Amino acid sequence: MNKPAGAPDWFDAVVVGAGFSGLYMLYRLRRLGLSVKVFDSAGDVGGTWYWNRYPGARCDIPTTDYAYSFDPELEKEWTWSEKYATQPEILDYLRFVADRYGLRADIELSTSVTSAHWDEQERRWSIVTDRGTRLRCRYYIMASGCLSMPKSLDIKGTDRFAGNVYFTSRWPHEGVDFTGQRVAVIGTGSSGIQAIPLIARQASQLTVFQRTPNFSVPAHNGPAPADRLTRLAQDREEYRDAARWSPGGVPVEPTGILGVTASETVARERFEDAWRAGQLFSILGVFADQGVNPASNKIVADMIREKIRSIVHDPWTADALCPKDHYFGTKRPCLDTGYFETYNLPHVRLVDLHRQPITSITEDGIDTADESFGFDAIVYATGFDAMTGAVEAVDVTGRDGLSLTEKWAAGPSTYLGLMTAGFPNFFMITGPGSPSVLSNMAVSIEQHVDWVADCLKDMSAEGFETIEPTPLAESGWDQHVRDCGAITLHPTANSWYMGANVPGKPRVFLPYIGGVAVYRQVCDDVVAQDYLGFRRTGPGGERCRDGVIRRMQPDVSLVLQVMAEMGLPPMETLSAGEARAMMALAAETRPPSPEVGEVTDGLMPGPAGDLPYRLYRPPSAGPHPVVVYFHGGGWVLGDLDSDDPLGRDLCVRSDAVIVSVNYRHAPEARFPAAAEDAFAALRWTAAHAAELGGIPGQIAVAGWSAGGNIAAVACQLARDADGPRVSGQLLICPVTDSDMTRPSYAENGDGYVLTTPLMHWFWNYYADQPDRGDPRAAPLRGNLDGLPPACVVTADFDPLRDEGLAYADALEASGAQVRRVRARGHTHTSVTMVGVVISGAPVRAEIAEALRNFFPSAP
Ligand code: NA7
Repeated sequence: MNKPAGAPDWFDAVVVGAGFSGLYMLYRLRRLGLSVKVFDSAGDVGGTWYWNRYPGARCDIPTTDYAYSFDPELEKEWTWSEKYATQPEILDYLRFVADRYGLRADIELSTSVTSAHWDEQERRWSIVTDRGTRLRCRYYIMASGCLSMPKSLDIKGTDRFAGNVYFTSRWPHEGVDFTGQRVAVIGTGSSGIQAIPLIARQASQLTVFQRTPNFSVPAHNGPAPADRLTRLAQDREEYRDAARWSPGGVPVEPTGILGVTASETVARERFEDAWRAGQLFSILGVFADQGVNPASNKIVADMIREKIRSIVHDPWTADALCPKDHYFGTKRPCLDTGYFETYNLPHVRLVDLHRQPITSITEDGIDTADESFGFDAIVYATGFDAMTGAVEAVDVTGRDGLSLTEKWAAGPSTYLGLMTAGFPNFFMITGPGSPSVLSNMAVSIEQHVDWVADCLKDMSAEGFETIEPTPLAESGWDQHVRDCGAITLHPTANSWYMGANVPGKPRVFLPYIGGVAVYRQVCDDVVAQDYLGFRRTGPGGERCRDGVIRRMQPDVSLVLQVMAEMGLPPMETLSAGEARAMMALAAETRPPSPEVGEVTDGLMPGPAGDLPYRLYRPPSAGPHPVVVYFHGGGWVLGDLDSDDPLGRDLCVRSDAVIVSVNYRHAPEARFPAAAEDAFAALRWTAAHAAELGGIPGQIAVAGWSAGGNIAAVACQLARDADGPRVSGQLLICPVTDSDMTRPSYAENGDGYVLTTPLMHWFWNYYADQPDRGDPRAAPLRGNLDGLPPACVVTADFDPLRDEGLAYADALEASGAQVRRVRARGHTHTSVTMVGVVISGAPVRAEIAEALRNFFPSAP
């Protein structure tokens, strides 16, 4: 990997960007002994802090945390003057870093890389700059920043204005004096909100053109927070490590308090504490569920709106400043110093663009639909083409002439936000698909740079020259990034996180929201698994362990983690009574279940006594189709309460009456008691459909797990008994066979709640060995001709997955209509955890649709 002799245009690595990430990347690569060239279009190092010089520009992460941590000596030599340092101070810091490590020698300023093309033959990149420099390198690294490409102006007439025009993202170095001027500011994101109070101090008139009001909390700037300084002084490394393994890259104690269950007093106290703290991660962490639950989010949002109204005197202006079209946190919240107070000044006016849209910028000002404004200066604080803008600004062409822009036409696709398939040896620092902008950038940058540097070191040690993700690993990661975003409220907002601020940009949630700690673990796991999902090649051949690093839904992982931390005894070590008590206890801590029209409990006759049932009626006017539902619990556990949330959820989603039946349980009543009860319950319900508010003749059966087992059996018994006619069978992760040798028992037999030993425990309680081949215990072994249409749900991480699939196959082979629903990334139990596992909701929506389709005449 040494520089080929006589090749002055050859470098081991070319890095784009000399900001936080480019400087540290250079530092690390040099220490590996690599030859490196860094390019930056700016006139000095500093990246975002070089360009964004507008008045009031500051970081919004406390500077104690927004700094390099790789060298304790560096930390000793630099002291921040404030909690949130100003742009000049941060720029000074980065200059200091560049000088301290002698980095400037390898940095070419005022130079942009315009193209980077991969040469497959030579296994190297060809780089061209806007100064005509051409060079070749093995590794091409974009450390070009997430918010560095200003958004193109998309307002009519911007070139007409004869006065002074300023962009917060490209502020004049000599500063601007607005004294006595009539100034317009367009944009109320972080930049606008920081600049407006200071511009207002000088301008004779300030008019703010606001498209979307933003949530902002007071920064309470001042000296660096004493508690953090003390912690750092006591044990710097412990503090930095806590940051690296925190959710956002700043050590905070995450709360377990839910907004939906918190008392008003607790909610108010937590909010006021966060408001006083003046820190993004405090206000974003008032409740554990505010990012995913609209009701909880509203509590925080309402309190912020209340604050805005208490600060701003004019009620119309206050109302216009209150964000109403997005959930708190789904657009990046701002930290301000006197922002809302500024609107109390007599010379400051707010124009709400929703009521009064800009029709054009004119020669001397701005025209809205019903008013003409004259200005001496216009300040555009209109934001950035975030996360992908700077990367795509370079003509990056990978293998076989594939351009990055082409590949990313529908949105970026990356493996870990670090690399993208088809572009060997091309790395991105904090690229899309990594925590980046959702975290403390300093921590995320260091982690990415370290990962890349360590990767190059490993490659060199093992004799590899190229590295590239596999399509499988990349699509798996993209899916995981989407899954993580999908359980939050983020996709609902027109934010730059979603690409929604740039006209025509694909609407994709760009960053990874799984958290800094989880992400770091993922990156470490990839390496520990011999660079899982990467293909590495060299003179000695290639190595690739292909695979997907995270297949489980993020909230399912979280539930498993919480359960593991509880240290509960394995259920199969308990008696049936103890296991039932444990289940009942777990049910007490469930969040509120969905509301239905009506819930009534009753008794129906069974073969050996009355069977309790619970009827859920939808809120809509009846009569409705009827679904007889059987709960899960391995024929041993469960009751009307255990599956109550699922019963309610099925009812409201499918608009059917759900009759949940409690059947006899083992070991008190062993096989075939449960199956006989199920069939009896089906017959009785069918006969009494009209009395129950159902439509006679429109009856289906449904069940989860062992309930799915007896639902399937009931269908077979109904067919054999010539009735009742069943419109459909919904089998959610059903037990269909007693053969436990299918691969899913080995793959998923441990660690996903329902384990292989637990299935043995259930079977042992339920049926003697000779009975386990009886079709009433193992419906897969029965005659499957003439059975009703089925919806079979299988979960990826379920020991029962393969017998569910086998039943779907066998039903289909016998001529039944089968709808298969795959609960991707779910366990045996997670889809049914209504109100807890959000990623189960789309699966349940699909299940409900299948239920509705069993009844063609129903709405
Ligand atoms: P942002 O947060 O993207 O803010 C840009 C603002 O400009 C926002 O209020 C936009 O309204 C507004 N905007 C953009 N285009 C227009 C047009 N055409 N007309 C009217 N208003 C417009 O960028 P910032 O520079 O403030 O902050 C970026 C990040 O840097 C920040 O989050 C920190 O992480 C640091 P919109 O909301 O799109 O309706």
